[in-house]
Amino acid sequence: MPPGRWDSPLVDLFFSNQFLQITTTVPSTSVYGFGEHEHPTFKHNMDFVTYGMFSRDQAPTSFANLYGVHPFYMCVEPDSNAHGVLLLNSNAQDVTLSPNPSLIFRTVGGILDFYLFMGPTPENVVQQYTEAIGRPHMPAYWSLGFQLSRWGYGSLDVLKETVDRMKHYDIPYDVQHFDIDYMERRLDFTYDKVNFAGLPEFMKEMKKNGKHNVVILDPFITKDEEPGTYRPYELGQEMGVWVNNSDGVTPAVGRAWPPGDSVFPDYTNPRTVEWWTQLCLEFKDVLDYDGIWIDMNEPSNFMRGQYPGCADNEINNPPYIPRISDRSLAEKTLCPDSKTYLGDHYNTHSLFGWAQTEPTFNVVQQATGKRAFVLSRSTFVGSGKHSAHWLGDNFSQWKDLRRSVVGILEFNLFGIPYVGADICGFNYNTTYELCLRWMQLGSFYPFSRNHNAEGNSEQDPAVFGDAFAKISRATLRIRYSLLPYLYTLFYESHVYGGTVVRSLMHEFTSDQETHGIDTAFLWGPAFMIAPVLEEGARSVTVYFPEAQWFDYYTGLKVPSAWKKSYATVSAPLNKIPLYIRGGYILPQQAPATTTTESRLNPFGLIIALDEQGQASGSLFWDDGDSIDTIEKENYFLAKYTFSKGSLKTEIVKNGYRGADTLKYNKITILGLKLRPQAVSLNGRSIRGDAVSYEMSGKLVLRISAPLTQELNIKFY
Ligand code: MIG
Repeated sequence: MPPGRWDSPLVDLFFSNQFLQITTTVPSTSVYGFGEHEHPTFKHNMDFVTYGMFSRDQAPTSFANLYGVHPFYMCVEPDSNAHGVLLLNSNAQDVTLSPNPSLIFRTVGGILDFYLFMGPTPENVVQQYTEAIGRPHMPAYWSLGFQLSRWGYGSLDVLKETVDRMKHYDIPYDVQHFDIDYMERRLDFTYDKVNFAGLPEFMKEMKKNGKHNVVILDPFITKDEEPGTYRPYELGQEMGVWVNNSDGVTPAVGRAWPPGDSVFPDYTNPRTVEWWTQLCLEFKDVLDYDGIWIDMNEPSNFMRGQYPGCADNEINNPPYIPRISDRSLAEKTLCPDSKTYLGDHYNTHSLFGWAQTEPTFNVVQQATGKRAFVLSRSTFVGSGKHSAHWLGDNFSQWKDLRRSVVGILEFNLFGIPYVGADICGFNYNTTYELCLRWMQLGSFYPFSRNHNAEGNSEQDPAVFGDAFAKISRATLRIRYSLLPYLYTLFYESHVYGGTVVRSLMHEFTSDQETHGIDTAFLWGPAFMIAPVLEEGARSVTVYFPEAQWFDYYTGLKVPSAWKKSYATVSAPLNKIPLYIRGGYILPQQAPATTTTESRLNPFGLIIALDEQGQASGSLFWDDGDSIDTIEKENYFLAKYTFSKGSLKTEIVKNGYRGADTLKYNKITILGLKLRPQAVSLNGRSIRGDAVSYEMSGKLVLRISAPLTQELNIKFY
């Protein structure tokens, strides 16, 4: 590594039992990452800002330490090479970013276990990082569909009304979440047989309609039910699965959602994994879930430490307390001197959610026999291997809409590309315009879910009337039509370890202007989303890096004068600006109300040419929910290349028989310089009425060709 990338004068090194500190200079101020926080910008402000890292049940607030811990950053050097650095440490810690530029790491335990990832491109950095910590899991295809949730439906009847109006407007929608109000008195592994009477049948009916169901489970288990009535507690007690007090014998008792007082499963203990696995398997016979949402796993406790409060000792009160909210390691959680199987809670606190994630992933696979969906609020280094993440209890405010883009870009650096924020905002009542703009942006979150807190006005996309529903439907139909592209990006991320959603900096690293842009983002290298992020705005200012860009809606070339500059583009209420980058081929498929249906529809290709008249891309396809289709080679993979006036497909893998009945019906080419005289498909000329050409250089071919046959299209 050339000198200067990581340069730490030893004079700044502290290495004691409960305080470790090291300072390094960094080669530039283009520094990204560290989490989990609500950062105002993607590229950090380095003006002596300090961020604490310690998992915490905390709604996104500036500078607060939030649900997960990711002591990882990426830096882009002045020569545009990027590198990444991980401090693999689970203790409470903070990092100070100063204008030198330099970084000061401070942690209250463990060792200074640094890993350096050499890049040189940002994508290489993330690939190398996930090679070390675990590649992101391959999500089920259905889980890339739109998802609906809220806390506080209150009853199955209200939920049914919501489902009915979604249907009335035919809004694409694949997944329904069930928050804690489905439970009987907020007890895990139960359901409310009064307000949610008929829930098991309802979930079966949803499945019959091609939809999927996700149920929430909290970690805490009440100890105060009548003896002999609540098996999750009694079995756990028998098996000895709880986090213990400092004596290492008596369970730590706190308070949370369930009635009475609660104990906390210690997921670092193999016995706890057994207990959890058994209960989740049994629960599958009660509610036919497809995925599990694990919440409150920081772990959250509604007290400062457990009963009777934390003892006054050095573990509970370390000499240095990092810059974390409340300046307390016990606030809203357990006392640091509590005992887990892996060690003191002091050391393992931020691993609680991470430790719960893999066992939950495994039991969902076991219970369903299909690819697992697990959504975890608390994450740590490597959580992406088994989990999706949402950005927590955001607010229905424009600021939160804007900052969600930053969070999504960051979690892509952390190896958790399957991420989204609560669309329309969780806390507070949303407004028509905010929610509409959020539906538009959220249609392009990798994890696309509208979720709301108890007591707030309804905010599903069907509740605001015709105009709103129509716009949401149209935007989600764009998402659905591009799901084959998104799914292929997830395949690449799973296999090669990179990002799914990227900043402009990620792709155009040598263009310094891109380093500070976080109002637009890309799906992979090729599809730019430039959302409206401000109230009342009917236009967006978009930066177009050096490339040939096409307007997604019209297929028109973006004027060359806009390249490497900002342009103001129109964005009336019914539109989110979208652009395709020349040089890429995007697979698509006709949309439908669920992915169960859309997966049978005809495919298309959008071929966006660069200035040399070339483009390439690929399509990954499998049955969408079997386990290990890649390892078992039960998939289809095609590579597309367009050059010298002809499109060729190369079928790299043809191992999924379900692809045999699928067809291409539409090829769209953008950026042709001349109208072709004739077009042929696999040697046979295509009739004129199947070809339509616009002066802009856009050509649409209507064809019918099997997906599993190599295409050879020639333009003369
Ligand atoms: O104390 O389950 O972040 O998504 O709706 C709140 C109720 C508990 C916090 C989660 C949120 C969820 C809510 N939960």
